[in-house]
Formats: sequence, structure tokens, C-alpha cells
Amino acid sequence: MTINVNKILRNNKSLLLAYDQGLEHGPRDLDNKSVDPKYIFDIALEGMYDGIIVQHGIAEKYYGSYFKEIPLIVKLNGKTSLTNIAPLSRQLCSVERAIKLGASAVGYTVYVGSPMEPEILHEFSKVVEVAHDYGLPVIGWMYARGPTIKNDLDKDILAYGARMGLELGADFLKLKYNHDPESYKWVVKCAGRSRVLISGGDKVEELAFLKEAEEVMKLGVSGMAIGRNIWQHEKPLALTAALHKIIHEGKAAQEAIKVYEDEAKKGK
Ligand code: FBP
Repeated sequence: MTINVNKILRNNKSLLLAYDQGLEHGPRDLDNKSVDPKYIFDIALEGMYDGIIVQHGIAEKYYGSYFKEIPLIVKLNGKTSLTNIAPLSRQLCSVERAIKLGASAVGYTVYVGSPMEPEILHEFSKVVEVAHDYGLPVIGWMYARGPTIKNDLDKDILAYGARMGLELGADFLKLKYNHDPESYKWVVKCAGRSRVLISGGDKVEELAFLKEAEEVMKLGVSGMAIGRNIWQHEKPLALTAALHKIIHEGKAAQEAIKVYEDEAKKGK
């Protein structure tokens, strides 16, 4: 079985732009610019992202103009932040529909430790089976959440999530970073041949963000899948150029910040 992971990799590394927060968090994450999906697709195109992650509805209405120009990753499940039920994100789009929309990969959130875990693992395994039948890679958002999870950044919990993803067949694992490089090496090791992509989180200051990118790349991860830190930034393309330096060219954050400053001066 050949899985076309290279569609969202460049030289074995990947920088993906996530834009499913409108569903997951609601419009509170968005402003007058980022509320328009076209603004995000343009960042992905001009910023030469290795893929853009959206829900099926956004893909259907906006991806047409960018078809084949940016690899599309359709997030198959999702939920809002309005309910207070056990962590569960049901599948809302089939693999077949994602393929019709032009997807190069599909994504699915697994709530590691949720009371609904049996259903989640069952659904995720089906997604992997169907996607792999079509040669489509699967990205598992392995996010620990539920009453037994005291700290979702605990190294053993992160490592468990990474291992679950490997065992269940995910090709990429979108994992949070705990800012502890020593312990994170074990997390990456537990992921085995599933490639680790680091999640972004709330927007932070540029240099801190670039230093984090440099730190994680040294730990053997394959890249980052981020959203708010880019499209909430006033110079998203300048920051993207700096990130490419680190992720695709292996440069240090200090060098990348100069790229950011130069590009920002040009108004990008
Ligand atoms: P950010 O870089 O903006 O954090 O996006 C990454 C992401 O995984 C999104 O794909 C998703 O919408 C969001 O984070 C979910 O975050 P959480 O479940 O932690 O609120």
C-alpha cells in the first residue's frame, strides 16, 4: 500500500496552515481580515505552505480558485466550544467527499483519554483504513482531554498520544509541545515512523515562536501545523518566510528573525 505522504512534504519537512478554529473556537479567534477564508488561502498560496487545513464547507466554497496550487487537507471531524459534553469530535465529512473536494490528506482529532475513547478510536481506525485504501495520508490531532487528564502536556500523556497515533496507522501526528526538549525526545521516539507536526496554540511574540520552531526541529519532528500565530499576525508572510528558513532550511531562529524583519520592512 503506497501512501502519498510527499504531497504535503517538501524535502521531508512540512509547514501547514490550520484554519478550522472558526468551528473549534468560534469567531472570537477571527478579526475583520481573518474572518474571510480567502485571506487565509492567499497567505497559504503566497507563503508557499505545504498544505492548508480546513473543514469541508470552507473547502467547497473557497478551494476551487486554489485547486492544485496549495495541497488541501480536509479536517474530517470537528466540534464547537459551545457544548459541555465529554470530549468527542464526530466525523462530519467522509474520506470520499474529501477526495472529491481535492484533498491531498485528511485530518481527524483523537481525544486521548476521553470517556468516549472507544468510539473515537473505532471511528479514527475506519478513517485510516478508507484513506489508506485511496493512498491518502492521515493526520491525527492527538490531543489529550478528559476527566483523567490532569495535564495535557505531561510527557507521558504526550508520549501515549504519539504511540496511539502510530499504532492506529496515522501518517502524521499533530501534537502539542511541552517546551521540555529532553522529555520530548521520548515523545518523538514513541511516534516511530509516524511523523510529528507541532501545533501552534495562542499567538506569541515572533522571536519566542521562532525559537520554539528551532527547538522542536532539532528534536526530529517533521514540521509544524499552525494557525493563529500566522493569520492573527499583522505580517503573516514575513513570519512565514522566517519559519521556512527554520523548517525547510534548518536555520537558527536568530537568522530567521532577520528574514522576518527584512520581509516585514517590505510590508509583507
Ligand atoms: P492553532 O495553531 O491556532 O493553535 O491551531 C491548531 C489547532 O490544532 C487547530 O487545528 C484547531 O482548531 C485548534 O488548534 C484546536 O485547539 P484546541 O482544541 O486546543 O482548542
